[in-house]
Amino acid sequence: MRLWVSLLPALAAASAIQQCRPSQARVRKEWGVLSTEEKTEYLDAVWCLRGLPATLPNDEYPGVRDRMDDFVATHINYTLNIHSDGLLLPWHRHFIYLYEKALQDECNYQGTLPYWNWTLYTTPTTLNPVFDGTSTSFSGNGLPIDKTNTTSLCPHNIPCPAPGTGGGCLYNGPFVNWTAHLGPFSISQVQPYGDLPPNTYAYNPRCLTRDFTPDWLPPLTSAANITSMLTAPDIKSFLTLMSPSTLGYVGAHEAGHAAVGANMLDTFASVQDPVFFLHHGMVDRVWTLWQDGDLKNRLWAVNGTGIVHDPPDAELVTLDTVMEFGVLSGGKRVGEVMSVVGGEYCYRYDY
Ligand SMILES: *[C@@H]1O[C@H](CO)[C@@H](O)[C@H](O)[C@H]1NC(C)=O
Ligand SMILES: *[C@@H]1O[C@H](CO)[C@@H](O)[C@H](O)[C@H]1NC(C)=O
Ligand SMILES: *[C@@H]1O[C@H](CO)[C@@H](O)[C@H](O)[C@H]1NC(C)=O
Ligand SMILES: *[C@@H]1O[C@H](CO)[C@@H](O)[C@H](O)[C@H]1NC(C)=O
Ligand SMILES: *[C@@H]1O[C@H](CO)[C@@H](O)[C@H](O)[C@H]1NC(C)=O
Ligand SMILES: *[C@@H]1O[C@H](CO)[C@@H](O)[C@H](O)[C@H]1NC(C)=O
Ligand SMILES: [Cu+2]
Repeated sequence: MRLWVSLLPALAAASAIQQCRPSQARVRKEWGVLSTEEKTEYLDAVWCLRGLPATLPNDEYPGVRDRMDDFVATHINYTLNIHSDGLLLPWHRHFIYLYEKALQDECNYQGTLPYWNWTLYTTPTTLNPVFDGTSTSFSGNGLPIDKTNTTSLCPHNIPCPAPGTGGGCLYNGPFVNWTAHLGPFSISQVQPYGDLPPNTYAYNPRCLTRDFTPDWLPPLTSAANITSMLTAPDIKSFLTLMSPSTLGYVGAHEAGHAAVGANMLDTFASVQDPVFFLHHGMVDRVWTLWQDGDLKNRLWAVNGTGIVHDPPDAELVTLDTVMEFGVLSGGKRVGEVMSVVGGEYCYRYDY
């Protein structure tokens, strides 16, 4: 399982074939600027993916019920290699690209993957077009639940926010009847060199939950925080703000997951919330903007390992490290995903 991060004979790192002219790059836009028609097309495509048959075999993966679940299961499978480490950015870049491509190729979606600009909306409330609960949103909060016995995740580097305001099932908007099929998994199962949880792919149908905890956002995803990220001198400092590998610390990436809460806080299975892809669109956007700020020094910059939380003895990620995507795509060298206008990619963000 761990051998998947292997080295292939070095292909020249900087040889991304430049077939993409800037004028041809497809533009990924913020959710709030999309027209009602564009939003509806995107939401319909997400439901379309849900309605398509899975590629993964149901006898081996009982919880995988449809094409959406192929993405969920693949992310679960590689969770312990692609978080809080050197593969977070490159692996998720390709993962959300594959999802965008599936919406386009398999569901006739004409648009691009939107993103959620954290700093435009410091609270996931009714004022936020991503979460306002209308028919052109991703639904709103989960129903409030009794939290007497829940302990909130509180890392060392920021004050522990107030408890979330939901925690139960979604009750409005387009995803009110969306179901989660896999998990849930516990944060304690996210261990360097750990095994995947028992019955990893068991079928456990239930409602999609959220637990809005907006206090996570301003300390980590404010406009000032984005500026700090964009001016980070090297990839190590960038990752410290976006997604530090040190256990117990959180960055902007974790803050977005925690602000939506509940299922989105499930490191393995957060993909089950369709808003996962808008959140990771923003992660990818900020990384892209950082790279664009100094292409010479930043385009090919990697730091960290292919094991969650970067244990000291783990192998360092290089541009030749091969990332796997199960049934979604063939393996990709990290070097193949560094440029959004090279290799297979030809996209950019609106600004
Ligand atoms: C994101 O939000 C911030 C804060 O409002 C704003 O300064 C920035 O221009 C926004 N970016 C986009 C692309 O909307
Ligand atoms: C909280 O835990 C205590 C002790 O385990 C239990 O007696 C109580 O019923 C629980 N309360 C709720 C609301 O779950
Ligand atoms: C969700 O399911 C309930 C019960 O089957 C149904 O009444 C309701 O119309 C559904 N809502 C949506 C938005 O599909
Ligand atoms: C994020 O920005 C806030 C101000 O908006 C600041 O207080 C905080 O220290 C920043 N956090 C980081 C990790 O840069
Ligand atoms: C990652 O960054 C640290 C600190 O800057 C550095 O010591 C280490 O060599 C870097 N690793 C890689 C693979 O670039
Ligand atoms: C999980 O990863 C292993 C090793 O790469 C691979 O053989 C298997 O097909 C993967 N399963 C899924 C669901 O991605
Ligand atoms: Cu992830």
